[in-house]
Parts: sequence; structure tokens; C-alpha cells
Amino acid sequence: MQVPLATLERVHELRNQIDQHNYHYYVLDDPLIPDSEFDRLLSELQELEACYPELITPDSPTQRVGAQPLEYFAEVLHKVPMLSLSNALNDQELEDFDRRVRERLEVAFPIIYAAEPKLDGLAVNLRYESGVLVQGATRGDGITGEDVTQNVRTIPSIPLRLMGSGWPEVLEVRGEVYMPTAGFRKLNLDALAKGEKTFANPRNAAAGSLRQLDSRITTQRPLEFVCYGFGELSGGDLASTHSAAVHKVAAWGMPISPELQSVAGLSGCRRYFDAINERRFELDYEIDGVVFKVDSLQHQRSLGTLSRAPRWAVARKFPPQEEATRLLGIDIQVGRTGAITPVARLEPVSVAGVTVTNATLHNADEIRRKDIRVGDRVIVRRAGDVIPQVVRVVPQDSGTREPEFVMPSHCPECQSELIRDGDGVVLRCSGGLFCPAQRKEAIKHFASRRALDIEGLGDKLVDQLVDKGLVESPADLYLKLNPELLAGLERMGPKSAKNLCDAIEKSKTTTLARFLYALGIREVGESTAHSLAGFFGNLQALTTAERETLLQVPDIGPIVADHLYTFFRQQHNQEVLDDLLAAGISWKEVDQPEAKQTLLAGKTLVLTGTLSRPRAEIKEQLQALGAKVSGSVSAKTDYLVVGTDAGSKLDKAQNLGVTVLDESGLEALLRSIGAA
Ligand code: 9MJ
Repeated sequence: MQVPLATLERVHELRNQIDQHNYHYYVLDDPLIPDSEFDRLLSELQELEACYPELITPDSPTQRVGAQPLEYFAEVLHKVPMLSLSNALNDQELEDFDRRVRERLEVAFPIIYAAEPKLDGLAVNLRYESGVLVQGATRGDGITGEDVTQNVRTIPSIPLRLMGSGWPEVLEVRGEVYMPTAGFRKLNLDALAKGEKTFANPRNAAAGSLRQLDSRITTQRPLEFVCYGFGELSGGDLASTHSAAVHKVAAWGMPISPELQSVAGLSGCRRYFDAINERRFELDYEIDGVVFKVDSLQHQRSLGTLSRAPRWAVARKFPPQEEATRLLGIDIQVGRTGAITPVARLEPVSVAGVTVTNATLHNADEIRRKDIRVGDRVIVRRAGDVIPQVVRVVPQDSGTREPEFVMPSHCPECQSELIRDGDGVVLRCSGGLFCPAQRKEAIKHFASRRALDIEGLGDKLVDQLVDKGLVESPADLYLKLNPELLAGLERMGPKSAKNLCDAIEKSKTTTLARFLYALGIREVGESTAHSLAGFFGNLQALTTAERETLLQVPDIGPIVADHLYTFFRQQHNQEVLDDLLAAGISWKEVDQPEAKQTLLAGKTLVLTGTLSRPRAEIKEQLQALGAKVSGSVSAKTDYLVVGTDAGSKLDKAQNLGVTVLDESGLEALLRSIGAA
């Protein structure tokens, strides 16, 4: 059937429009039209292609949805080998690298390096011929990889054809396919809910998703791509520096790292490394270091490669986050609310520069699932500020192992019976504040920085105070301690005793929200405490509130309402409150103008991108107005506040129809309620 000219033109027009919108949505993070309109364009193209199948080309945007499963991956021979990187594991090795480069090039001036984060995913080669994606291949051994064309086509940020003009006839773009952390978490949560296998880390998830014979599975996985290099190039040239070449392909629609920078000399490299290391856990994806590449391509050519790695590049790796060590024993820890956690006592090991001697084992089910036994060699992981955890057991050589660990039936601290929580996983000590462990934790929480902030009252000191029977409840801190008594304790001189007494005195002036948080009521975190303070305005109204009233507080559901109601009805807790107030704890009653209550109270905001004021400051201001500030965008988010360089959160907010405010919008909102 002859295709009418008008149809042909429309198909071209639709493809151009869809490619443009895809680019704005997935690469620039800045969509031009609502999703519904995009869907309409795509459906129209699909319908036309269904009527005239001869119009379907591999670079049509309809071809991203996954194809028939393969039986195996074909082999791809890389014409230009895909190199790996040599590592610099410490600053000295980075210095050595820079010196070797300068010596080989015989230059005295500082070398300009292109600096990029080192993504932890899977290296791929994308081959474009006349601007059209014709092949995607994994690195494999660097010489032969696997043909994963069907799968890379499903990655929305990878252009199926390049934008603009002037591309080399053959252009091989190299980079990393990776899975952003948020997508990885969601994938694992969904897998858990379905009883399926989870992935150990985003790298494995990316690799497992890209090496799927069925690309209809790959298409459902949240994969992304960044370009950081090139393979074969013919029939055209790119630029004279690495960074200019990368920016050139970016202009043709290729995603590149927003962190790519040129830096000068060793000192520039060090500064870049420190800056990225600092922000490492704020990034939306996992990285294991940064890469420095001699920026001049001419210099790269004269340096050449050494076996499998170029002499012109180095990966300055972060210290490893996982180490092997021996499990010496399993202790039982009793938390503030009585929750029992098995804790691994480890042979001390340095993980990413911090000595780890303890790690959480979560619960008895986890110990059983991972088959962890005392005496085993185990892998310990530290990520960000979270408590180290035992990831798995290193396979043992010898056949003899200790017997399986058995959880106790009674609290090791107070001998009260341990009972299973509602969900059946968590064991809890039934001793309440009779249990010294719970008493200590309650006092530590009360004094912690975000609660009453008693400086100098450390964990060890609280342990001593409780063990010696000097303090039984938070109120005792105010009623029973004095400088003479404190000075008699271990590691306490007269000066620190006096300082501590001053800090205790100072903590008496606080806010209602801090006070509520300090009480350590189950499930009442800082944000809930702020909501409660904003809603009730005073303690009396809260302690006498009925369940129904509590349920009217924004973000408080039946479980938290129940915890609150029960807490304030217990004679013992009422006494604690009375004692604390009698000890002189006080706060300014906040009167809430009508507008403040209605506009932001109970609203959930998310902050993203770089803002002109410290995030913590904005957060505190919003919370004081009764708003909740959350770390991730969901359907429950009321406002997303975006600074510069907003990333995937903006994307998600727009998809969910969440109101997006820029900083001036937020300031206007605050002014309108008299808060700015
Ligand atoms: C990663 N993984 O982010 C290279 N890489 O360059 C960056 N890997 C690389 N560059 C040459 N940013 C070989 C590998």
C-alpha cells in the first residue's frame, strides 16, 4: 500500500517532537509538556505505524518498549578496546600518577584534568551510524562484549538517534549504565512484596537488568546512562579535549555527568575529590570514587595505554565500604522502646577509615537467613552515617562451625519476658522503665542534640548515673544532680561537672516540639512532634486529647494516635511530666495566627537542588509553621521546593502533579503568612 505523503510527513514530525520531549524529560530533567500530551503524541505515532508497518524503523521512539526475548547474546568485537582504569587508592598514589604524567609529557606546568564521579554500574559501548543507534554492547573482557542493543534501546535517556547535525559518520559513545539509588530501593521493595529475590546493590541490579534476554523486563527497570568516553570514530571529529568532546555529544542529546569539570593540577584534583567525597551520599546514584583524565586528547595520544588501562586516566577510589573480619560474639541490645537487636561483636576492622567493632544483625530472622554463626568470617559494610551491618558470611574452609544462634527468651538486662511485636519480627522487652537498659536509652534520647540538647551528657555518663542509681528518670537530671556529686564520677573533673550542670540548667528553656520529641513516645519523631506542637499549641491540650482529636492532627494515623493516647493515660508517665515541669522545664507558648495554621500546617514539603539558605534552616522554619519536611517525593507531597540543579525529584513531582515552587515562590508563600 502506498503511504500518503501527508502521513509520511506526520510520522517524521511526530518522531521529531517525541525525541525532543524525551530529551527534555529524561536528559535535561525539564519537561516541556504534560505527560498526557506526550502520551497522545506517542499513541498517534503508534497508530500510524500500525497502519503502515513498513514505516517502522529501529530509531522510532515506539521501539523502546522491549522486543521478543533472545536465546543468547551475540558477541561484539570492540574495534577500539574498552579499557579499564588504574586505581589510586590514596593521595600518594594520585600524586604519583600526576608526576608520571608530567614526566612523560615533559611539562612543568599543571596538567588540566577532566574530573568526573566514578559511577558504579556497567560500562557499555553505543554505536551510532549516521546519527542512528545501531548497536549497544557490554564491555565484556574489553575486547569482546555482549550485544545488548534491544536492552539499551529501552533506556529512555539514551537517544535512538542523535539531535542536530555534524556527527561523525561512525560514532561510538562509551559510558556507564547505572541504576539510581531511589529506583534500586523501590525495585527491591517491590521484589520483597512479591516474595522475589532482591539485588544486593545498585550495581548488581543494573547489571542484572541490562543482561536480560527479555528486554520487556529491562524496560521496566529504572536504568540511566552517562557518557564519559568514546570508541571508534570515523568520518568526522569531535574536539581537541575530552571535556569539549563530551560536551559536544551532550549537545546531540547524550546524557553526561552534571559533575563533569576541568581541574588544574594535583591540587585541583584533590579539591574535586574532597568536594565529591563530601557530597557522595547526597547524590542520587552510587559512586566508588572519581576519575581524572588528562583533558588534552593530543596528550592522551602521546601517553598511550599500558596493557589494559590508559596512562592518561586514573580512578581515585574512595576507601572500600566493605571489609572482612571475624564475628567474635553476638550481644543483645535493648533499645529505648525495649526493641531487642542482636549486635555483632567484631574483631576490630577499619572500614572506609573508621574502626568498626560492632555491627547490627537486625533480628533473628536475618541471622537465620544469612546463616551467620559466631566464629565465622563475615563481610561488614558501612555506608554514610548509618550503623554498620553484617552483609554476609565469607564461605568457610573448615567444616566445624559453632551451632546456630538462639535468641534468649528473657531480657538480658532485667530478666523480663521478651514478647513479639505486632508484626512478629521485632522482639521487645516487656520490662518498660523497670528495665535499666530502657531507662538508660530513654535518658540518652531525652538529652540528645535534637531533643533537649544537654551538651556533655554522653552515653557513658548516663550508663554510670543509672548503674549507680543516681538517676532513674529524665526528671532526676534536674532534681538529683549537683556539681559535687558529678565531680565524683569516673572521668569527671570539677570543671566538666560544673559545665554539665550549666548545660542541664540551660536545657530547661526549650520548645514544646523538642520537649515532646524528648519524651520518646513510640513513633513520635521530630516531625510528628512539630505537628503536635503546631496543632495543640500547649501541653495540656495534647495530654487530654481524645483519640479522635489526635487523628485530626496532620500526618497522625491510628497507630501513632494510639501510642500517644496510651502514653498520656499512664499514671507513671503523667508523673514524669509533672516532675519535669516542676523541675523548671518551660517553653514559650506559640500562638498560631489563623493563616499560619491553615496554610502550611500539616503540609508536606520536599526540598531539592541547591538553595540559597542552608537546608536545615529552611527545614526548621517550615517545621515551626507546622509543615512536615520529607526527603522524598510521593503522592502525599504538597510542595516541592526547587533550587538550582534539581534532579529526579522534580521529574517525579511533575509526574505526580505535585505543586513545584522555586525559592522566590517559597519566600512569597512565607511572606503571605507573615513568616518571612
Ligand atoms: C565511570 N565508571 O564512571 C571511566 N567511568 O574511562 C568514568 N569510567 C572510564 N570514566 C575510561 N567516569 C575507562 C573507563
